[in-house]
This record gives sequence, C-alpha cells and structure tokens, in this order.
Amino acid sequence: MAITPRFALTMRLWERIKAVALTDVGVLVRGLDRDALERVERVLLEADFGSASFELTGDLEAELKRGELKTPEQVRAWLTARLVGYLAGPPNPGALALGDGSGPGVILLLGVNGVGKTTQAAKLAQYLRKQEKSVLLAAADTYRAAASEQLEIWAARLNIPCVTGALGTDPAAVAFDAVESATARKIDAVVVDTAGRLHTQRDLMGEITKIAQVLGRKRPGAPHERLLVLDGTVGQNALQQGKAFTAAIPLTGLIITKLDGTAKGGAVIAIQRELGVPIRFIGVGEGVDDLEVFEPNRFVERLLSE
Ligand SMILES: Nc1nc2c(ncn2[C@@H]2O[C@H](COP(=O)(O)OP(=O)(O)O)[C@@H](O)[C@H]2O)c(=O)[nH]1
Ligand SMILES: [Mg+2]
Repeated sequence: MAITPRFALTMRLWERIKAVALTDVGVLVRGLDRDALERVERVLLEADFGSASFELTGDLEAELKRGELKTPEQVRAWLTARLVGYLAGPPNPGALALGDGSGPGVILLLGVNGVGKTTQAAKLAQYLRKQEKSVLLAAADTYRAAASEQLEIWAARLNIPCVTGALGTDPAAVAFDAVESATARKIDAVVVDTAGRLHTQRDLMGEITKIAQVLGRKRPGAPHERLLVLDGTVGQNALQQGKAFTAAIPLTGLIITKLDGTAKGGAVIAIQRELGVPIRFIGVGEGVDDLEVFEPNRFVERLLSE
C-alpha cells in the first residue's frame, strides 16, 4: 500500500534531534554536553517514547563517550538500529489467521471509544477482499444506534454483508448470528466490531470475554484473531488501555491508528516495549485503504525521515 506523504512529513524525528543537538558539526567530536542530551531526551519524550527516552539518551551518551559515533549519519544509523531493535519482537505473524478453513475465520476488534475500531473493521474487510477473501461485518456494538449504522454504511460502500442487532440486543448474540450467517453463506471471514465503553471497565471486559466465549462455542478456535485497536496519538493512555485489555483477554495483535498527522510516533515503540504484543497493522488515515501491515524497518525509517 502507498506511503502516505502526510505521515512522513509530520514525524521528522531526526530533523528535530539534529536541530536540538547536532547543529554544530564539531559537537560529536567534542562529545554532547548535558544540555544537548537533555534536549534530545525532551524531543523523545515529546514524541511519546516514554521510558525508552531515558534509555536511548543514556545509551547515546555512552556511545559518544566511547567515540563510536563520529558523524550525524552514524548517530542516525545507530538510532535506527536501536529503534528497529525495540520493535523486533514479538514478530508480526503477517497474514490474518482465519482458522482451518472448515468455516469462517473470526476477527474480533477491541478497544475503547474513538480509537478507530469501526473504521479499522472496514479497512480489514477491504484488506481481506484484496486477498480474494469474502468478508462479513458484524456490528456487536448494540448500545448506540449510530454504531451499527456507521458499520452498515461501510458495508454498503464495500458491497459486503453486515449483521446487526436491534438497539440493546446482547452483543454476543449478534456475533453468534454473524458467524452462523457467514457459515451458511460460505463466507471466509467475519470481522466483529465491538463497543468501547460500558458503565465500568469490568462490564466492558466481562462482555468482551463473553463475546469471545460465545464465538468459540459457535466456531471452534474462534475468535482466531483478537486485535486491540489503540490510538497512536494518546501516548501513555494507549499504554494503560493496552494493559487493561491484555489482562482481560489474550490478544493476538495490535492495530495502532492515526499515525498520519501525528508527531508522536514514539508511542508505537513504547507500546511494543511494554505490552509485548505484536503490532500487526497501522492506520494511516480515515479512508478504507489507509491500513498498512506493520513493518518495523519501514516504520522507523519514516519516523526518522526528513
Ligand atoms: N487520521 C486518522 N483518523 C482515523 C484513523 N482511523 C480512524 N480514524 C478516525 O477516528 C474517528 C473514530 O473512529 P471510529 O472507527 O468511529 O472509532 P471507534 O469508536 O473505535 O469505533 C473517526 O473520525 C475516524 O475517521 C486513522 O488511521 N487516521
Ligand atoms: Mg465504533
């Protein structure tokens, strides 16, 4: 999928690091002073690198003291390698798991309100269709009429079926119906959109667990993917959400959204480091094609690029 120019333009991490610490060519030979290192640290913190900011700055200082890094290009290469290293594990399994083919593969999307679940459901449907898979969308957010309508609009645009329930229906029942319908129609994949807010976090986690159990009873092995959607622009909040969801349900991956138009791509590093769940996709826009399979090398290159 195409690189979104907006994305590359807004990050410019390397440009910012150079501007705060490497403006003077002689600086690396003399070694960075405390102030310069602190400015680098601040740039990283502002870009949402979280605790990795301190680690990176400390290690950079050590490398400079050892005289290993003599030019800005060497610093850039070192930083690139470090960031790719953070993103190295666990590896992205790549293709979406859809089970053994004896019935539809089931992909469950989770996340709090506003992170982009419904939009990513449509994007994943489009992604699967490009791989010649037939897809059905399931609107298991039955608390707001607008939630089902939003998914139905996407389904109509993509010309794929959508199973919804009346307002207030049990979301697990909608998920169940969706798998039944997909099985009858020999559809390859069901993407289940869920609610992001209930009265309490416990209610929400309880409901998600129930949906997953019901899906598993209907189709052994389902949900084959349990993907948590996180907004890449909210930094520490995304980390907190990640921790709450991983405690409730074993996740198979993350989708980090809204990485277009943000200068805070460091959250991706922080999230990967702290949650240990593979980042599978990134969302880079509001359109149905604005989804990319996550590739660490490419991501870091764009994060740093000028
Ligand atoms: N810029 C940008 N906006 C996105 C992306 N994904 C979703 N959105 C927008 O985020 C808002 C919330 O999305 P929605 O799918 O309704 O979130 P939900 O509440 O989790 O279902 C909408 O305005 C979407 O268009 C993305 O990758 N980039
Ligand atoms: Mg939604």
